[in-house]
Amino acid sequence: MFKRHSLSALILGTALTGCASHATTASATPTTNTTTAAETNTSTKQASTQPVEQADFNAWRTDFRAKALAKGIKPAVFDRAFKDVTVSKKVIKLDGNQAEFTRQIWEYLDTATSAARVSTGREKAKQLASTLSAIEARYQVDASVILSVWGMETNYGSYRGNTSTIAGLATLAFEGRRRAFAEKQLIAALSILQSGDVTPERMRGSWAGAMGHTQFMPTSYLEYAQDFTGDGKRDIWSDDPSDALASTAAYLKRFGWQHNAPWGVEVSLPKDFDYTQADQSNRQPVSEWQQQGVTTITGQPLPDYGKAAILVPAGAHGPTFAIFKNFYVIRRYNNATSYAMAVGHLAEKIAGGGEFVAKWPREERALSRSEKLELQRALTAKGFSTKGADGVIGPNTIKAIRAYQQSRAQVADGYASASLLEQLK
Ligand SMILES: [Ca+2]
Repeated sequence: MFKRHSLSALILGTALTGCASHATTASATPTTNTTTAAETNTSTKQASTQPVEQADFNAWRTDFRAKALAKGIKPAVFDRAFKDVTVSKKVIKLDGNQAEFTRQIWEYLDTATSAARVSTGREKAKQLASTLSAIEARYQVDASVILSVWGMETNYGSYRGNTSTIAGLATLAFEGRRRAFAEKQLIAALSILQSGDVTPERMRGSWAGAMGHTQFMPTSYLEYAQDFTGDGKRDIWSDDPSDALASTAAYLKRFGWQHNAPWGVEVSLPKDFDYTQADQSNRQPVSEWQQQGVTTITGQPLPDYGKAAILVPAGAHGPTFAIFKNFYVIRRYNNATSYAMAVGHLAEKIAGGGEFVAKWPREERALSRSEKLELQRALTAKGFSTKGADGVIGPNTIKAIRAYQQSRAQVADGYASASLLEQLK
């Protein structure tokens, strides 16, 4: 039914690094780690062997308790929430993991939009047809996209994470690397407990604080969570996903979702296309792209859903796309290009669409994190500054690659390939 081959960006953000304003990366790392009573007991028993850390944690907690109370959290709510909470070794370990090997965008999309995930999505669409159409009618957000976010975040609720949200965030705050972020989320989590929507025991999710079927962070929950069932509780943790799905719709609507519009279409670019224009931030009227000879992949005129940008996720030798407003709305959910691509593509597959027309350059291998660092350093050494080297291909690195490519009269697609690294060596 839908011939929307949507897509996105420039970057192989396949490590799903961004957790931006909203959910974190539960989809990439199914989190079933728990900070349960068992772990608590263990920690208590080990207290004699690790007295310093526990004392440090207690000191942090005392300090944080004063902050929370100053923000209006009642002492009884705080004390009940923190009863039995200790440092979670698992959370510390997971927070320290930085993937050395990342996947290419097509590998990531293969998994994210697998046949199994598509067919489960279609089953859920049938089972929940009346709820989904009521949500779509109320929020004006396409049901296929709500299903897709649900599929991406927790495989339709099958792994919502079982870490105590308070314990997970308390560990991150105590550890200190992301203290300001974690404390802000903790205050929000305590506010949720204070509102009575959920008990501390049921407030569970990913190790990094994302909760429920569609992995809301506590601050997002406070702003956007919905009581769709009408029982007075915004229950995104229950087996019934209605409140969580409505919450996701409310979130997407808030950031400007365009109902019944694609988030992108697969396009064909003219032979002489200037690839320096293919940048997510370069949004132009569709008429501008049409004038330059951009058509849909089947040669039809580019449809007009407002301003569009051209995205070449695998460089000049892979599928290319015009992306519209909805692409940017999905990035508000999780600020990774790969994530936005996956949500859009899974949604269109659930709605009956197929694979992209153009082929991915599957022979291209992914650069490892250290190779990306090497690439960044080499570019900078040759006078094409990447503004620092962090092993992540972001806008500054892409800009540097383009400048290098232009200086060598190559197609300036900004693609960080293994052959580019070879050239630079
Ligand atoms: Ca409810």
